[in-house]
Amino acid sequence: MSFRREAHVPLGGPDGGDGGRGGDVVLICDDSLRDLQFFRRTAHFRAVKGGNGEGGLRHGANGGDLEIRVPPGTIAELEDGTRHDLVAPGQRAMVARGGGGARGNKHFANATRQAPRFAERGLPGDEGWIELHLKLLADVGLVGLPNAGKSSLLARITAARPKIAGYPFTTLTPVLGTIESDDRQLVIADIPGLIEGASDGAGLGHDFLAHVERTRLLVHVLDLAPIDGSEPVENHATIEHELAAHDPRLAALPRILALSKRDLVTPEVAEEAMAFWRERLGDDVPILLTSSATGEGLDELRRALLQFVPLTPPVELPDTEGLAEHRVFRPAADRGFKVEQLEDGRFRVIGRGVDRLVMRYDVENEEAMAFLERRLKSIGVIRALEEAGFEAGDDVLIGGVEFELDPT
Ligand SMILES: Nc1nc2c(ncn2[C@@H]2O[C@H](COP(=O)(O)OP(=O)(O)OP(=O)(O)O)[C@@H](O)[C@H]2O)c(=O)[nH]1
Ligand SMILES: [Mg+2]
Repeated sequence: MSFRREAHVPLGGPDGGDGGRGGDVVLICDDSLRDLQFFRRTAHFRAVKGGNGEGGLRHGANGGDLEIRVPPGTIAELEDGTRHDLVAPGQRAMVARGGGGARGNKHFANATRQAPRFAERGLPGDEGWIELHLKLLADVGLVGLPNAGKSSLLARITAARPKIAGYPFTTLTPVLGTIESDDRQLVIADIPGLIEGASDGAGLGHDFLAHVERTRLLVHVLDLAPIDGSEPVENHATIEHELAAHDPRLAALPRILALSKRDLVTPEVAEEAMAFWRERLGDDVPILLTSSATGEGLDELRRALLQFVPLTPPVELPDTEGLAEHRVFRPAADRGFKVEQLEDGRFRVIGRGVDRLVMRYDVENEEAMAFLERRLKSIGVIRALEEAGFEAGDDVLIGGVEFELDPT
């Protein structure tokens, strides 16, 4: 609220400018990021507040938006259940809207109210917790039973350093590595070992099956010499069955079969296995003998990946247009309100729209109050109160503010 007051200037009057609106918090999909590690250290984010309006009709500055970078594949879930899928580099999702600016007292001047001694208050912006989930957008998934040698392969063909140990379930969360050629970069995901029943939730693998949904090719890592004496043929069937049971799209993905730990068997056994799987799988599935111990077959595997991973994703990514701005907006919901009687002479009005209206004005200020009463009348609140038994002078509670309402 401001008035122009200058000696010898006849035309003074209200000259309070409007306040600026608060900045939004926006997530941006950044292709250079691959994980959510950043959020381990920083959990609170705040966009810039809008500036106050000032005398001389000066507007306050709008607050700056706060941009938070997240890797492709991030799913942001807001407290109200709204979900944003950030898949395409550059895609934006507004996750918290800045508070609206407010009008200075100049706005409320009219023929009968020439010197309004009140102004609006700015509204608070959205605030809340946002849950971020990352669906790995790997191009290649390494799948196989626990202990099959998946992590060892990843460590040999990429710069990733997953934990490797001689017992099952060493890998607890997916690890990513990349391989590159001159014109292509591929992201390879080593996922925790799958076991029978994984598609129904058994073991660790279940949670991670979802991670391979968007891969373009699977490398089935099959141990040639399982330490538990199990049969590779059955082990192969177990994994394929779990993949298909989780999602038929997984079963349809192209495959490479890596017969692992080649160094643990004789060349004859290895050749026999090769012939067996070639016969069984036909020519569509490239088969390689690999050893992470000696390095055998690893260059071949790298080349096969660069050659066989399809250039386009197998499943349609969600339509990103529209998604970016997909936020449930319910202006109608703001209009509704409910009136209830708390006790004799005391009422409560509930509704987001009325809450926000009352927040804007200082109920201690008589002029603001008179203005507010007219607004409440025009949107039907007074009438609804009267229908509920309200009489002029009764107390009304709206948006946590209690005041005596005496509409004239
Ligand atoms: N001799 C030999 N041992 C290997 C080879 N590859 C892996 N191993 C061993 O097999 C064991 C399991 O290897 P990992 O790479 O951790 O197996 P994994 O498939 O990632 O296992 P999970 O993470 O439990 O699913 C480790 O003791 C490795 O050293 C190989 O080519 N030759
Ligand atoms: Mg592992």
